Amino acid sequence: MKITNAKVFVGGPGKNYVTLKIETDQGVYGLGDATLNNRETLPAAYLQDYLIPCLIGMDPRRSEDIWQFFYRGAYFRRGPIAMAAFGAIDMALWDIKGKLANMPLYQLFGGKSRDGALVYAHATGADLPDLMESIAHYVDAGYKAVRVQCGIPGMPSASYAVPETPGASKHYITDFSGIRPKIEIWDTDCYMRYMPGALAEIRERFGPDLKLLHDVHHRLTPREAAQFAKAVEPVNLFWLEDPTPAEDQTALKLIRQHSTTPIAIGEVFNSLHDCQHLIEQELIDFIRVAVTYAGGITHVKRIVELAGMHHIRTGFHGAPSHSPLCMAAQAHLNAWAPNFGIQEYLVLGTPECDALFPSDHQMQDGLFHVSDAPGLGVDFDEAQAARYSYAPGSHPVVRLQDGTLWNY
Ligand code: CS2
Ligand code: MG
Repeated sequence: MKITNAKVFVGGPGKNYVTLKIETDQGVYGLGDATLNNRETLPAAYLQDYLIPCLIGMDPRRSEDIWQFFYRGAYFRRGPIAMAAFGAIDMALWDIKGKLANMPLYQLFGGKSRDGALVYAHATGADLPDLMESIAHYVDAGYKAVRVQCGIPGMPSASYAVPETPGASKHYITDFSGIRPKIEIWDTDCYMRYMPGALAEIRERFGPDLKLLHDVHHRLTPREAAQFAKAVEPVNLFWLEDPTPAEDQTALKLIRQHSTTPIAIGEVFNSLHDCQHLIEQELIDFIRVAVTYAGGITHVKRIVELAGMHHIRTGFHGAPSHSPLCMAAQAHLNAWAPNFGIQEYLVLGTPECDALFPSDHQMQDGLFHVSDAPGLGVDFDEAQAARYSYAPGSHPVVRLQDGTLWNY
């Protein structure tokens, strides 16, 4: 069996999805996602200029050897651009494998460990009353878990992932007004003084059963993060996410020394080596990698297995920028993984998105039910794709009040 062609499509309804389609001499094709948020053209170029010319003629069933060929053959290894490009190829080869076996991917991993996978939605508000309404909306819709982010009184402008005014649009990941990012101003003291109390009020209002998650989004120093994690222990969060930038993985020991609040890190990681220390030292409770950013199913499955040896559960990234293909790959891993935790799930199902990526995955009562169709269980409509093209966009850059460049 041989790969005969591979095509890359950039664009989508209000998104810059990077979709790879690999075709073979037996008519079976596979789909993969290389969407690296805010840098979409780069994995697309890596695929077009370097990887696809090598792919032609390879046997698509040799997905492990192909992964090793591109990873080791690059010489300069890892990095989000290369791993997103490999990730797309790997996803597409697994999709082909599932179609050849006439099985959904979760069967090839070892079968289901659960029928429905717990998901969490994004509740957000310009202020606490606005956030409370957003949380109530998701609770009424049947969600069992909600991420909560709210505007902070006195914050100059950069409360993460909140609308500017109550009830305003929730599009906070990418601003498509051009590649030059907006500048937002962050004040840690405002956040540290206000957010623990806000989280306590939310817990008081919604009771002990609702799973509450909160994303600090890399904004605190390790000491501040330890203080914050300790202050919110009584709230019994399902997880506190990205409390501090995790390049310095040993710094996270400080949080463990001061708090039992569960910690989730990993969405910015692109390889096992980025999180091996965190996992082996058991400094986190959930690993947040995304299949696209971390080299595809083959590599992420290794991360899941290592995490499982250290009592760490999965909490795959699922931001609004993610393609239905990445979410499908994660859904199959979620169905299989013995150490599954939760899946971030932003309702992907706009009519335009469903037309571009037809699938029969189901969401019901806060649980995601993966498709039983062979492979990923998602298709791609090239006629629909022709309607879209790349639109330059970026998320903000954050500064402190004195102008110091800070963490978005
Ligand atoms: C966020 C992301 O979903 C999350 O947990 O951290 O939406 C993040 O802000 C974006 O992926 C950045 O591009
Ligand atoms: Mg996050």
